[in-house]
Amino acid sequence: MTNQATLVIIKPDGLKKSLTGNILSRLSETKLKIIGAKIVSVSEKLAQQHYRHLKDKPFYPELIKYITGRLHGENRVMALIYYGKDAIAKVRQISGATNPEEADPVSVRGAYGRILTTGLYENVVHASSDPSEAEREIKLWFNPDEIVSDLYPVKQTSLKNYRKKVWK
Ligand code: IDP
Ligand code: MG
Repeated sequence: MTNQATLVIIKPDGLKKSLTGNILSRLSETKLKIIGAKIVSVSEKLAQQHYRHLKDKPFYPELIKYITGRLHGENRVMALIYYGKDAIAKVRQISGATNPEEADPVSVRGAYGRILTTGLYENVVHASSDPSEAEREIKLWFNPDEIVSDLYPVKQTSLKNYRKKVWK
C-alpha cells in the first residue's frame, strides 16, 4: 500500500472532555506523520458539506448540532491530517467502529464514546473512510498553505480585493 493522507477531527465532545492529549497519544501509535493541524470553529456550511452523504438520515439535524458544537456549548474542533503507509485503515482501526457500543473497548470510540438518549452516536473522533473521501475532506477543511507538503496538485492565483485580518 502506498502513502495516503487521512483527515481526523477531534469532535466537540473530545475537546469538552479534555481528551485531546489522550487521542493524539493513541494516534501516535500509528507512527504516521501529522502534516496539518488546527483548531476550527465549524460553521453550519462546513458541517453540511462535511456530512452531505448523510443528509437524508433521521439523525442528520442532531449530527449538525453536534459537529458545530451546539450540543456541547463548545465552538471548537481539532482538525488534523495524518500521512503515511496505510494511513486510512490505521487511523480507522484506532478510532473504532462508528457505534461506540459496538466499538472495540480499547479503541478511542470504545473507550470514550457514548450513545445519547436522542440516539446520536457521540463518538469523539471523525476519520476518513476511503481515499476519495479523504481527498474531498482534506480539501474542504484545509488550504494548501496550511499543509506541510503539496498533497494534491495546486495552482497559483491572485485575488483582487481580497480582505484578510492582520494584527494591528
Ligand atoms: P463514521 O464517522 O464512522 O465514518 P458515518 O456513517 O460517516 O460514520 O457517520 C458520521 C457520524 O454520524 C458518525 O461518526 C456518528 O457520529 C453519526 N452516526 C452515524 N450513523 C449513526 C446512526 O446510525 N445513529 C446515530 N448516529 C450515527
Ligand atoms: Mg464517515
